[in-house]
Amino acid sequence: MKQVTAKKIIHIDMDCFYAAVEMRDFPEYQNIPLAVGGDGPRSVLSTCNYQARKFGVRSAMPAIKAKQLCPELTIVHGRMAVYKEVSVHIREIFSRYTDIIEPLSLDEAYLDVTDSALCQGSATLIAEQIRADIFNELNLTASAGIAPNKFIAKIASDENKPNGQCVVSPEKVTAFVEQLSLKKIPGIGPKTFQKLQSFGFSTCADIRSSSIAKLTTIVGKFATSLYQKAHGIDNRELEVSRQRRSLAIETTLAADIYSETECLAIIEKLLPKLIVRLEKVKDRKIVKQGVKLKFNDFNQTTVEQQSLAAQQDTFNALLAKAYERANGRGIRLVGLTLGFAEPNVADEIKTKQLTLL
Ligand code: TTP
Ligand code: MG
Repeated sequence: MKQVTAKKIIHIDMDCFYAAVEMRDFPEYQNIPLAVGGDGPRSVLSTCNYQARKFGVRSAMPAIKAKQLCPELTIVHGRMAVYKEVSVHIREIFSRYTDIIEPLSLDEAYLDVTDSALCQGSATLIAEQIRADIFNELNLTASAGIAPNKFIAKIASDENKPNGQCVVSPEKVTAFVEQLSLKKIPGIGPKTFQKLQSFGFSTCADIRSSSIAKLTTIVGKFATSLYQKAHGIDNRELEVSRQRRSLAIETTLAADIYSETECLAIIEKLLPKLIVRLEKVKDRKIVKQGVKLKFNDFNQTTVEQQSLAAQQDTFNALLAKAYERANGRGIRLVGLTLGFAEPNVADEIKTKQLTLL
């Protein structure tokens, strides 16, 4: 009988990425609470170092709140070009160990090393080696999770942050998930967590002793995926050549606005910028247009409709629908989105062949 061996997936994630790059390049930031973001009254932090986290400062927190929690916090502007350069370098390091890489953002990726013969085939040693390469070549630290699937690997990479790694071997998966808080499961936000808690579900162990039928009454279609995750099951393969599925542009306003007319004026300014970005992906077929609004209580809404082009009239009509949901709240952000059709694999191969020629 053919033996099915478990997969070996590594999830690598840089530690307080933007802030770490700033601390590396400017030693005066090294021993102080530091955040990256705008320091204007309405700006939001991108991230902060671990010293700032001790005060409760977090990514996506308004700068004003962060300053209240940590008055001595230094906030610096981000340098995207530098972060992108670092990102290219870490991806080059990953490629020394496997071809099966799924980048998730500038600072994190999944690697499938199941068939790698390097480091005696040990995923644990490969992860250590990758982290050592990153440290030696970039003077930055990363953390890693090593597990039989993407879901567990991603959660594991957070366990021993910063500058640590966590191995969940196949026989340890059950023990690992049983103690896991449902808060840590991707897809469970604060509201869903509260709802689950009100039904007595706090950990994966609680989910395991329930049933898909019961869970469906609480979280609807998400029940099957939740039940599987609570059992440590995740059969997703790595998505190696991920094509862009959408394009978005948005602007956070200097002051809240309170009328649809003002929103329309913003859309008129955003649309030409969206068209410029669209030029770069003009081989993609548009299938959807959308308008996003964020209200001044930080809730947001998106209205979408099928469409074959980026049309101003359609955006305006979508805005009208989205604006109805404001109910007197001010608008702090306006965004436009385009959705693209699934890439046709045959076309993709053709493009690659042409590029090779
Ligand atoms: P994360 O990996 O989520 O965070 P981090 O690397 O700063 O910290 P950790 O050690 O917990 O991994 O995100 C990577 C970078 O993406 C982060 O440095 C800044 C950026 N980012 C934002 O700009 N806004 C956000 O809300 C988040 C979460 C991240
Ligand atoms: Mg990170």
